[in-house]
Amino acid sequence: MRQKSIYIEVGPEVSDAIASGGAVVALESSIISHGMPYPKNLETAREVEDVVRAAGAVPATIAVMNGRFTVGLSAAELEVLAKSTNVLKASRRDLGFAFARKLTAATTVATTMIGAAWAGIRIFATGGTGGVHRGVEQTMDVSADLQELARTPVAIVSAGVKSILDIPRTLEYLETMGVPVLGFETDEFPAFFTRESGSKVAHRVESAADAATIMAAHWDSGLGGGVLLANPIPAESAMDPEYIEGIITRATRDAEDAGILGKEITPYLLARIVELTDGKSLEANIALVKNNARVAAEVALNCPPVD
Ligand code: PSU
Ligand code: MN
Repeated sequence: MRQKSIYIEVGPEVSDAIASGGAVVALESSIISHGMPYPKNLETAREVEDVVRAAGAVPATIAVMNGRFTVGLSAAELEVLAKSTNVLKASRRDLGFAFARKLTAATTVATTMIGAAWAGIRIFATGGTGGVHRGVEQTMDVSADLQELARTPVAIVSAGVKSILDIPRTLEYLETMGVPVLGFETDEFPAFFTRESGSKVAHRVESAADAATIMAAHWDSGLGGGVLLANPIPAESAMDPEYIEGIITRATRDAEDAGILGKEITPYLLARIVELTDGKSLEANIALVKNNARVAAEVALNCPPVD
């Protein structure tokens, strides 16, 4: 019989951890293939896995390899993804195509959530999620990540979203879709490179255990869908708000002038911001991803296993 299981492969370490009720943290691959330049992307992917391990959890980096979700990439697979320059960026709409054609694709937040949920993993760490784009009135560009948060029961630890996006509208969308947005030791929704955005989270949590309790209540009660745990960048790595806003405005204008549209917009902006800051934004990005991985591992250690 044809079934979902032919489209997923869970690595041995991850599979053992899940079977024994251990803590597992999912990690995405689009950040490796489309979010950071080589070789920093590979270095970061390895370091983030190390952070998860040091905190006592098992990392599960997810991608589509040769037409199957692979949950828990090997070191060699990680390297392939980090070095390839033309890997498909797979969102929900691309999965069937990638499976059927036996393609290798990097997974966004949306598709990493799907792979994690299929494998039975509840916690996922990344840098920033997608959201409602600036100028949405003209483009209708709303990341599929938000829709996925509304439907798939995985909690994402992110440093909020970059202000390449329209943050107030992103939060309105999440509210409409019934997605809990929790602030980790903060009332403010963070803006990725900065600890503050001017927008508030729905609820503040005081610790990883506190966050895990709320997630468990959300899922056990059958409410369904995901949870966004917003974890601000560590103060020592945060960037100057006016400086980075100027860079983002310029990068957004450059994208418009270059006629970049659709799925290319986010990778274009991420790369342009690294260029315009002479790599300073990349250092901040790496610091916040590691910080999210650590918090995600702590949450995973406090989360009851999936039934
Ligand atoms: N934002 C970041 N870094 C990233 C991404 C977003 O700060 O790497 C990536 C994630 O994989 C996210 C995707 O899921 O971009 C969103 O793309 P889009 O805006 O096309 O939905
Ligand atoms: Mn989009």
